[in-house]
Amino acid sequence: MKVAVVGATGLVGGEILKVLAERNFPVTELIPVASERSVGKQVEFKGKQYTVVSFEDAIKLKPNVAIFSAGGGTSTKLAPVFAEAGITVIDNSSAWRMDPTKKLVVPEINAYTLTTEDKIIANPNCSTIQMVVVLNPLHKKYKIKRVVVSTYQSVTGTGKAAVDQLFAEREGRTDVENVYPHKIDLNVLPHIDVFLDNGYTKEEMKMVNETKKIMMDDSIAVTATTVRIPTIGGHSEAVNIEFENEFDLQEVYDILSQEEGVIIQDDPKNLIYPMPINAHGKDEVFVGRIRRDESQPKTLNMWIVADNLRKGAATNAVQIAEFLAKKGLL
Ligand code: A2P
Ligand code: 11C
Repeated sequence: MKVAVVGATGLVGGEILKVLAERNFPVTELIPVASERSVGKQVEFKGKQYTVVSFEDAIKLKPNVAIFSAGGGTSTKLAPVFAEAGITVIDNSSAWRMDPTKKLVVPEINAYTLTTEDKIIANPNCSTIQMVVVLNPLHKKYKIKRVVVSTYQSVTGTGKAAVDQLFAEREGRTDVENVYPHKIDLNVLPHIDVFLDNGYTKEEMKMVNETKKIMMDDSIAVTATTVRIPTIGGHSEAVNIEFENEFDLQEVYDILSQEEGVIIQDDPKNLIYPMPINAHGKDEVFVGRIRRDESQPKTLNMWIVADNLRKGAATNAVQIAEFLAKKGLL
């Protein structure tokens, strides 16, 4: 497989290179792409150096698949150019997710819907992915009525510049350009992505709308508060789930323990619960603090953590590529 990685010099792009290598994706030729200012720079893949090329040169090399993580503007402009050249695009940005002609894919849930017609495939938002991986098997069993989620999101979700801001603040340096409107170290920002007319942020509405699309059920009510915290290991989420049907707590554990890519870390007596510091660099979604909401019937509380650059972005995108390769769709 010839694989182009568009945004190869970025945080998610770097993670995509690592995940492709770790999972032994059958890469016969790697084509790293970034903005004009990075053309000619080197990136490392499997111990070898590769030169970053322009998107025009990448298209000429005719990759089978291009994994994009270069922001929404770049995807809006370039994904159709790659697709028209017959290259399947897996896009990490929000550009195509809610387009009704494009599929929004979490492999464990809906990859089976993909066909050779799908030339631009959208990868969901990181905070949505880690939540739906856990919600979906429970929805199948008990039918979810409503989800209330509050997030605690890593600065890595914003990109390299945000990590630089955090560490510059921590080290008392003023030599970086701030990407957040306020201090992030020793602070919490109830603000991710832009504010919309309804008072929610775009990140919050991504969690609402993407969940329904991925789980193919518009009846699931979701409300979200998304918050940036000064951590780098991954996103955490406090999730309250109201079901149509009664559940058994032990059965919930059994269902989740059998779910591929989900790891239960739930042993309060021994102070074991998911934390971003442990999820960092891992491909799985970690769930703990699973307990009944005692304030109303048929309702569950849980805490979900995953590395947003892994299952929330790079790993999910590479898993889509793996599915396409396995099914002969590339
Ligand atoms: P570059 O490093 O040349 O700016 P992050 O989100 O971590 O900041 O990374 C964004 C990624 O998207 C980088 O690899 C960046 O490349 C890439 N990128 C930004 N604009 C473009 C563009 N117009 N074409 C291709 N890649 C782009
Ligand atoms: C964040 N979830 O943590 C965002 C990053 O729509 O792909 C991913 C933005 C997106 O800031």
